[in-house]
Amino acid sequence: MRHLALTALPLALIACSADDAVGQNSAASAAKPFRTSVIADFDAPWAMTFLPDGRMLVTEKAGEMILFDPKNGTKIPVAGIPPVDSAGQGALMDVVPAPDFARSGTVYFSFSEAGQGGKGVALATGVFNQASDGTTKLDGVKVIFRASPYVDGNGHYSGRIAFSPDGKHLFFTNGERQKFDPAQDPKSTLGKVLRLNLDGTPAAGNPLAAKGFHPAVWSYGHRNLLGIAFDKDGRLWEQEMGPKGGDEVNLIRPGLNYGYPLASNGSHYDGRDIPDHKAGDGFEAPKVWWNPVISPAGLVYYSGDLFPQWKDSLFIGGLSSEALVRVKLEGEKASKADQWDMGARIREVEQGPDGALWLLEDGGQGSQGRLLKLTPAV
Ligand SMILES: [Ca+2]
Ligand SMILES: [Ca+2]
Repeated sequence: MRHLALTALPLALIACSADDAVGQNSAASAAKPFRTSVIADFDAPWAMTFLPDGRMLVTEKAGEMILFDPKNGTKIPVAGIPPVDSAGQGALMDVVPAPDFARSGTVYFSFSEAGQGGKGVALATGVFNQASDGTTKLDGVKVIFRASPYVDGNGHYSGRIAFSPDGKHLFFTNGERQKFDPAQDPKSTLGKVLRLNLDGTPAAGNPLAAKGFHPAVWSYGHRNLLGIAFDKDGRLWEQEMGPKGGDEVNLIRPGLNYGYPLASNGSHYDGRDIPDHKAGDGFEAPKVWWNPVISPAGLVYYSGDLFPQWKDSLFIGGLSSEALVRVKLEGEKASKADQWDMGARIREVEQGPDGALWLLEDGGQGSQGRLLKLTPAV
């Protein structure tokens, strides 16, 4: 009985804080059911991905890509990365191996650059090559897609990459660059989820091309899309940094308008109101939203065996919330499940080959840039 009484306490506290929140019920979780091991340290890392042999590629904000071996801690710089404009939120951003990486060695990556009209996010490919002396580079690097238009400013590039489950298409996110209206502009790729062929050209059959949209557009009305991931049934989930009090997880469906900046459960950071989502307004409402915000960065869909209780969950790295956030999926439904305080801005989340969760700290605003491995607490 005593044990029961003690465990009931935190639940009561959670219920009180949820009453105060304007957003959906919070899901603060005090006890961590995982052990956190510090594996390495990077200089403002942005993204990571596992290669089939268990090694990782890690990007750093300023423009370095690093081949990292978690077995022995070896770091090898990857040559061949184009110049990156890393001012503000600019960075060498995402990196993902191609679906046929084992055969082709092709790697897809994104970065911000200066160009005609200002700055924008570019998508590029290169072929991973490691010489017998360990020297590593990407050969034949070429930019295969650029956001349009390029504009001034250093924010909201987005730049996340995900391959469709059949490996035939590539989804790429373009942020609205802190310019608001481009998210609703049919001709712009800003504030959109894009669907491309593997060579970077717009995919045939995109839902809005016949209505005069840029032919790459898959969905629109987005703000700063810092994570996309497919679930086991092929649904595409997206999370974005919304305006004040309006961070979102969305289920992405082709051709839909997700509302920004015309509808959001948050409001502009300068205090201007944005009408909340409501039924029948023509905008697709988020499945989950946060007020106060979590500042979602990396996103991964968990399918591993090491944490069987978390299968079919989304894991989100939180920047301002300094948290690891779990969202439970149930078909097309999503709900807040856990939010663990990590004491540092979390930029990126990945699932390792054995089902461990791997996190990258952001490296900015007092956080280090450590690589963390999460395994069951037992
Ligand atoms: Ca990743
Ligand atoms: Ca609102």
